[in-house]
Amino acid sequence: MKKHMGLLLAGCLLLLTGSWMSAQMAGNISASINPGEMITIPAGWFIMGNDSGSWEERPSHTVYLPAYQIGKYEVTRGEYRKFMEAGGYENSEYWSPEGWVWKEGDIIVHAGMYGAVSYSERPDKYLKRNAPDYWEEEQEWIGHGYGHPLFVQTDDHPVIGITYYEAEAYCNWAGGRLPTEAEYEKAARWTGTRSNLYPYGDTWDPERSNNPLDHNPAGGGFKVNQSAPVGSYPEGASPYGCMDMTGNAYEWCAGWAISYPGSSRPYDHTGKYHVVKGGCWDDPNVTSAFRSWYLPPSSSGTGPGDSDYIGFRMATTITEAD
Ligand SMILES: [Ca+2]
Ligand SMILES: [Ca+2]
Repeated sequence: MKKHMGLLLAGCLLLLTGSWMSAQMAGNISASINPGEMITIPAGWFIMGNDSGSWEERPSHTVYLPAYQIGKYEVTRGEYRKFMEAGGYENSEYWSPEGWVWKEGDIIVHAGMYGAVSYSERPDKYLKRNAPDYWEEEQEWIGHGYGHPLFVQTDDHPVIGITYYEAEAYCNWAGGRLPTEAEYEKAARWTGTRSNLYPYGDTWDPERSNNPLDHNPAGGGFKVNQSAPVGSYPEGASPYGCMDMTGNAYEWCAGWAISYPGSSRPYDHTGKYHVVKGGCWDDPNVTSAFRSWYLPPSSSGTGPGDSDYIGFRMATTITEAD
């Protein structure tokens, strides 16, 4: 018991020291960011979809979800680097069988939304894959709009150029999983009584996310294609406090693209396309109900040489023991 008291005291001291340090660091945005921080979303119903959106966002409907946790931020390059350094690309146990076949292969899949796809051979195919495409800290790339000075990525930027397979392998290594589309959407827009159209409300505000039309220098400034360090747009937080759920990187969701019950154009892309949510630095005005689909091995936006928009955040299941 005494030993426990000692541990408790040591724990309190650590907590006090921690909060003192946080106070000292206030004002420095990046110091207040804790990559990997998880937010608990309580069990309950929420309203998914948008009756004013495109046909595939309709009809809106209620979905019940058990409690879960979801990343406050997109997974950063710094976090992903730890997976790489821990041998993530050499250990098949983190990968799905299809993911491992892709990882060992030579083909780059350039896939746009809704199935547009082309293939090319990896220029360095004599080496095994050991990093995502577009991993270098500085990139020269084109994108489909606006300016593109050299694209710069630090360890605080979201990891991008990530296939579904890589996102899945990272989560397996880190002890989590990808969120389902419903989990993503609830964390992005549910207030507890209704669903916002955007994480922060119903009216589009370009300054509350990293999109082409915001002026925040963290995202490169007005009409510049550039990702931003995670959490650079705190005014755009969702009601649960999740950051960058519209804008910055698009994000993979677990599960397959399937139409909502009562859809006017039913589809079931099980085994083919996964849903990607949330808009990116190169797309203005993307709502939290917006759905796009990509092939699992695609890490590319719209074709060879084009920008690459997809990252992810992690979720975890809350078990009774928690
Ligand atoms: Ca921007
Ligand atoms: Ca995002």
